[in-house]
Order: sequence, then structure tokens, then C-alpha cells
Amino acid sequence: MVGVLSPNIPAFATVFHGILRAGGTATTINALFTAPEIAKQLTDAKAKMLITISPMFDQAAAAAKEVGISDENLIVLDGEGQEKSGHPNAVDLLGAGLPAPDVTIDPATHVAALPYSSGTTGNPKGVALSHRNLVANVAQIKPLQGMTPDDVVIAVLPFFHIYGMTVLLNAALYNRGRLVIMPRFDLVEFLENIQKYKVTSAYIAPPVAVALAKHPIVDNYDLSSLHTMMSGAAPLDDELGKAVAKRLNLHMLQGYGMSELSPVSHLIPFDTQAALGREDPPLSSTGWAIPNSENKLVDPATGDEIELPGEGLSEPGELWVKGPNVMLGYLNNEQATADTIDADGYLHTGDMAQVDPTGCVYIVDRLKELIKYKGYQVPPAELEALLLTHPKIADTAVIGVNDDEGEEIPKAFVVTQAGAELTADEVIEFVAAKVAPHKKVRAVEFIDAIPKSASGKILRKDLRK
Ligand code: 4UW
Repeated sequence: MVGVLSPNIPAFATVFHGILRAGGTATTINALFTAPEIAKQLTDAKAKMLITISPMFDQAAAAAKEVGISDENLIVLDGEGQEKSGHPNAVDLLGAGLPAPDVTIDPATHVAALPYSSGTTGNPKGVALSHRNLVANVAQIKPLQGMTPDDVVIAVLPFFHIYGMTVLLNAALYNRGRLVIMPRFDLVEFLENIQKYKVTSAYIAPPVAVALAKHPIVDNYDLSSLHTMMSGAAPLDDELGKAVAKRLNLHMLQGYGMSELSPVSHLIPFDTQAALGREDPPLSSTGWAIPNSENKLVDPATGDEIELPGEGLSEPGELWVKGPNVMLGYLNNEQATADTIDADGYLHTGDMAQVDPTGCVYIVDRLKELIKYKGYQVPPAELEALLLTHPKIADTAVIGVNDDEGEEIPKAFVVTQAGAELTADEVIEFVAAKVAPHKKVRAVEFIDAIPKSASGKILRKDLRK
């Protein structure tokens, strides 16, 4: 088990596939995580080795120390090397000249990648993805994604997250497309790279679409090479998507996925007419199920399957997905696995969707507790546990709410200890000092009591109301 803590760099591909080729498992870690967050994932995954780059050395070393990873097992790719620093670098690894190891694995059961996701409830869990899961998903999206060796794809979405790992890194390697790799999103660099490298397609999350639709600087660049843009990881607003398509004169699409599905399950094809003999659906949809998958919509109240409507949109139901891309399960967590994948092999996504008569899916709500900030996962349970360590907080619950811009943000409801004085800013700063930026609490409301069910479960629906 090897931890990978790195932003997008070309060596990510070598490291990731080197680990898999050696018969290991890569647990990819959010590059913005703090040392305690890194240590938590490494501990849960039982990682024996951590690979990072020098700008992240401090967090990586602190986490490695806490977990008991030795100096020679903390690899700093661009560091000074084993002799000078005690940490091997890329030259040490490549220079050793060792032959490729002779490895036999079962692709159906061997865990290749272990990204973390909070799933429907609770703390982040290791999502065990087999070689077959990863390979299947690349193959399933190939006819819809239509990537060719002539494509130049901008890779600004992180490879450590399943969206970038499959849809950018692995799909580009498989289809021989070229990736223009960016370690972080910066609008000017993004635009410069598209112009300079004649980028043909871009995969984004909705906040990038906001910048592209609104920022005046966009007009200063020749972006005419860019013909297709795919948004995913959070809902794309229909008007926003259309505004980007019009301004940049490109084909705007949407897809849907989750870590537990390796990740893609639904996509608007690059060429809907060629792939399916149909017209493009509205941009508020996430398109049709990918090949070799079975899908159901199920009424969460009754458990009844919702049929395709004769016209218009169906009633909303929870989306269930079955196929070779469904994860093996959550690492060392049989209960969470059984709660998520049923006996028939359907994965219950925790997302509510509607379908049109052709089976085109519209994601309309979330049943699960998960919050998405700019497409990144924010597990409420983790923030609630952290907030409860504050001496002035008696009880708390965190939910996602929409801010003035329509962006989902984490909001904490806080019950203070009797007689204690606490401000919203103090709560926000307390959390901000301990978590990665995307997990910050961005709104606070003080209330008298957290609404809970008889069994003590937080009634998040009541808080939302
Ligand atoms: N609309 C509404 C969407 C959408 C969405 C995701 O962090 P994870 O586990 O995984 C992802 C993966 C996103 C993704 C992968 C491949 C792909 O092609 C694509 O579209 C181009 C997107 O984000 O979070 C999973 C959860 O994120 C929400 C939903 O709640 C899901 O369960 N989500 N995409 N288009 N919500």
C-alpha cells in the first residue's frame, strides 16, 4: 500500500502505474490535505510507503512520522536523494536499474487504487477499486468520450481524485491522447495553455465554467482549438453551461460519476448522433448510462422501481447502478459495503434522479449527507467530530447549503455550551486551522438544539428547511 501525495505532474503517471505494475495499491491523497488528514488516510489504508514532491515535504514528513513510515520509505521525487537526505528521489528509484518485478495478480480482486470517499454517511472510507474496475471504466467510456491520438486534453482536474484518474490520466494513456498537465487551477494559465498547446477538449467541474462564462479576460485569448468541454463532479447549471458554449463556441457536455463507480456511470456523448443516433439532451441532464451497465431508479420511501415515463420526466428516485465498474467495496468495512451494494450487485448512489422516456438521467437531489464544495468531497461527519472537540461547542451538525452564487458550501449549526460565548468567526477559524481549504466551514448558525430522530440521528432535512 503506497500513499501518493502529489498535485498533477507528469511523474504522477509513472508513479501511479509503477505502483500498480509492481503489484501494489496506490492510495491517492488530496494534495491540499493537512498533515493530520494525510496521516488519517495513511493509517486507515495501512500504507507502508509515501511518495511526494518537495513542496509538500513538511506535511508528508509529519504524517509519515505519525504513521511510522521510515525515511527510506518516504520518497521525495524531486528531492536531494537517498544519500544526502535519507529520502530516495526519482533518480534513486529509476537509477537502481532493477528489472521489472515478476508479479501475478488477479485483476478482478486485486486492489489497484484506493481513493477515499465518505459514501452515503460517516467518515471517509477507502474505496477498493480493482484493476478490472479501472480498465472496465476506461473501456466503457471510450465510445462516448471519443478521445483520439490527435486530442490535446487539458488536465487541470487532479489525478488524485477519481475523475482525473480515470477520465484524464488513464483514458489519455489508453487512447494515446496528449495531456497538458496543470498542478492547480489558475484562470490565466488555463487560458494560456489552451491557446499555446491548441487544446481540443477540457474536463472541468462547474466552478471553472463560472470563470469561463463571466471573466472579461477570457476574450483576450484564441481558444478556437477547444471544441468540447465536459463538466462533472457537481451539478452544472443549464444557463451557465449554455453561456460557456456560446462564448467559447464549443460543445458543452455533462457527465456523472462517483468514486465507488470508478467513477463514470452517465455521460452525454461527444457525438450523441454517432454514438446513439439521438439529438443532444438538455445540459441539465448527465446523459445516458454507459455501455455494459444496468440502472434503476428506486423510490426510497417504498423501494419500488420507477418505470421509464411515456413522456416528460419520471418521478424522482434513487439511482442504482450495476456493472464492471462498481467498486469491490469499502476497505475493511463490511457494514458500509453491505449498506451500499445490495445482494443483486446494484450500487445505491445516494443521488436522486429523474429520467426521460429515452433513459436520459437528470440528477436532481442528494439523499446522502455528503457535501460537495467546488466538486470536492466534504464529509459532514468529519467536520462534526472536529467541531465537537471545541470546548465551547455542546452539539453541532453540518449540512450543505447554496450561497448567493448558487455554490454549495458547508454550513455548521452550532449549540454552544451553557454560558459560553462564541462567534461565527471563531467557529470558522477553528475549523480552517485544521482542515484542507475545501473543507472549511463557510457559514455558521447558532441554534438551541440539533434536531434528532429517536435513535439520535441528525435530522438533516429539518435543518435544510
Ligand atoms: N451532477 C450532480 C453531476 C455530478 C454530481 C458527481 O467525489 P465523488 O466520489 O466523485 C465524483 C466524480 C465525478 C465525475 C467522474 C467522471 C465524469 O466523467 C464526470 O463527469 C464528467 C464526473 O465527483 O463524488 C460523487 C458525488 O458527486 C456528485 C454526486 O452526488 C455523486 O454521488 N456528482 N457528478 N454531474 N452531482
